[in-house]
Amino acid sequence: MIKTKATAIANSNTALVKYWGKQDEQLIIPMNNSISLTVDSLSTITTVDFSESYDEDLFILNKKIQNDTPKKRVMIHLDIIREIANVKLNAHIVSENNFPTAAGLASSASGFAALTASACKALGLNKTPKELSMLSRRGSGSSCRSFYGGYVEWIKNDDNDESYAIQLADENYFDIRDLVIVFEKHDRKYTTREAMKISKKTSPLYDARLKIVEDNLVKVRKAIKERDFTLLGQTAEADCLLMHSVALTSNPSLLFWTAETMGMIKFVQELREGGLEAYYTIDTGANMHILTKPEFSEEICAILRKIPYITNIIECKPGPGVQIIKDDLF
Ligand code: 2P0
Repeated sequence: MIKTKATAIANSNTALVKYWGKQDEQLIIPMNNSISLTVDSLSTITTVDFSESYDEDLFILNKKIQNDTPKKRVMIHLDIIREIANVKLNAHIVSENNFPTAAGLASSASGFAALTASACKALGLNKTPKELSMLSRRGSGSSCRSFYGGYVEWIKNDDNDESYAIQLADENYFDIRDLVIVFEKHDRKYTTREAMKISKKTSPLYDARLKIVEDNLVKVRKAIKERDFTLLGQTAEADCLLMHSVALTSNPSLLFWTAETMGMIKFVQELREGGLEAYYTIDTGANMHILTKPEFSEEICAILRKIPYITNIIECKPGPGVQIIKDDLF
């Protein structure tokens, strides 16, 4: 019998120059290139098994059967892969995140990367990382960057067959730390997908941001190449503020921060003033990433552990891209 089961592990990535809006909503082609760091401590393992014996698709995430939107998004993506492989078999998908479920940490990047890699492998589709990256993009844009380790750029381009990620430098080239700071979970009013769409349509700063992003891309590429942490951190922080300025000036205004986030912005500024070089970046939630040099990480973590409103600190290093592994989850 043909083996139609495979398992992949994928790491999440932290955007240093953000993706914020699509030129094609269906194919998920972005408005601008983005650059991210693949991290080693936020990962998803996914096993996919296709079989004639399954009466329907099943998706279990963190030991819970998923229905409605989470299942629908996964199945739409799986249908694209089934069509490419020309199979009609139902699938059982079991997925586990290694980070706390209720932490409000984005899992779509690692989730769709692991799903794409495992499903393609299970169906015998021999795809290159570039092809996998393009395919995964259609499930969730940011997932295309998780196929490579280290520093990665998603090249926007205009065609479905030309929008994919490339590696700028591997995980061993430039060692930094990404301290993921988790606050108590707050419900978001809009999904990231909805929020980007609203921003593109309504923010008066949207077009201005696209021009400034081009400069940020140049600076971050240079910072990576020259292992210039100051330039990397300053640009990532500025790019984060640029994205959030666009979000805040959208209609309705999109505010992802909480009082805790604001407190931490001040805290990172004070760290810098005190000689511990650190910068922050924030995505579509209250949680924060603190970027710092390896030599400052322990001291910063020790201070962070004393802050009562922080529920979790996850210290990440640059990590590898997607890998197929032998240990299936079922
Ligand atoms: C990023 N984000 O570059 C930006 C910054 C969030 C803020 O990519 O609609 O879940 O599935 O393509 O990939 C998160 O967006 O959105 C994201 P879709 P995705 O990391």
